[in-house]
Amino acid sequence: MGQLRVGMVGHAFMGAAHSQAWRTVNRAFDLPLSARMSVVCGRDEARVAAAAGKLGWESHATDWREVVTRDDIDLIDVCTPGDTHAEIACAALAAGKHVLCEKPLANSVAEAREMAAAAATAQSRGVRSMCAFNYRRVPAVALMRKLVADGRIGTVRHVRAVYLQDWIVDPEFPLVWRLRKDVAGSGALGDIGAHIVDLTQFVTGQLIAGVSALTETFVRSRPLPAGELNGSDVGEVTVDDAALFLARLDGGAVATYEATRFATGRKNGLRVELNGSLGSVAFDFERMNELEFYDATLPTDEQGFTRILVTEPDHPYMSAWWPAGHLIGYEHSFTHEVRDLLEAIATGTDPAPSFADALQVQLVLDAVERSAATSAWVPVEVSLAGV
Ligand code: SOE
Repeated sequence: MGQLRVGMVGHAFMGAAHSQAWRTVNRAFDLPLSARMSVVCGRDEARVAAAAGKLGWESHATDWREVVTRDDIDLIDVCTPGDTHAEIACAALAAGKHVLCEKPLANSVAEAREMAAAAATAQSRGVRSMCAFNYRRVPAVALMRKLVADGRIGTVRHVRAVYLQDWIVDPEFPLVWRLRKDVAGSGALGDIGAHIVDLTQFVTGQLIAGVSALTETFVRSRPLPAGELNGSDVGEVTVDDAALFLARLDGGAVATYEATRFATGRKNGLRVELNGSLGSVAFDFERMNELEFYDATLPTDEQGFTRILVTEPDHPYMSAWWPAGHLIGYEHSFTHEVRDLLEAIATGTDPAPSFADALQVQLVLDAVERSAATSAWVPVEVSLAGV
């Protein structure tokens, strides 16, 4: 079995989730490539040294520019805030490293275009790249896509997607990096709205063609985090707290989207429902091992939403885990993600979502922001192969 030597940049929440995936993937799946957790990189020596020990990395470093050029590294996993995705990923691709980059791909369409172009160039040299929209790899979401692709709900007419969190409802929650446009690029829109944009395009096979949007920032000033006091003890929130938009998809479906961090009581409430000519299908991440399916082709007296427990061995990814009825969690979606990436690298194929797919998401996010700023309907450019 070949080895794939991984270098990960960033070691916070996503770094921890990715580390769990790299630790687990070859113990759950039989793959032609084995991931080796060679080095984790972070800005603070003491903190990244501790992270290496806790998360299971062989070594640690503080200079990503050195890590991406090392001959003993084959893949760079970008788990940093969005303001560094482009420079790290493009440097790694130029150095011939495969790249896994957290979502959203970038903080702007311009950066996303640069990354997609760099990925296309690297692909011609057999270098693979993937954007970490992990919810595609929840088995129930993969089953949702299969049911739609198999025509089981007929023509998709309605797409209804929400991603609801509430971690900053308290106005005293500090001004962390996710609340600063210069670091995060946008707020709820890019952080969690990007997920439902990618997920709905994935399960329907349709692209968002145009949007009408509004955004809101409910709390505009917050206490600065300890250690960032710069003569003032508060700072301005420069991103959206909530983004809501209507959309038309290019296959004819109409859609509503809501991404907010102010849905008090909703901790990570990602829900998608599709209504079609022959039925409906609905996913709720808070019940992530289940999928609701309504089959309107059944005799009327048998129709009703059924609850599919997505834990059978022939459900996507599930043969690697436990007997039917034993559930999996959020972290498994990351293991499935790196599984598919390892298999793509081993078989010389391109994993999805590509940087071009992620650029398409970025184009939607940009259209939403322009629509919100102008209260106008904004069409979404379809980028061909990400350039
Ligand atoms: C936001 O808090 C967040 O961490 C997102 O950044 C992740 O992508 C999502 O999976 C969980 O919530």
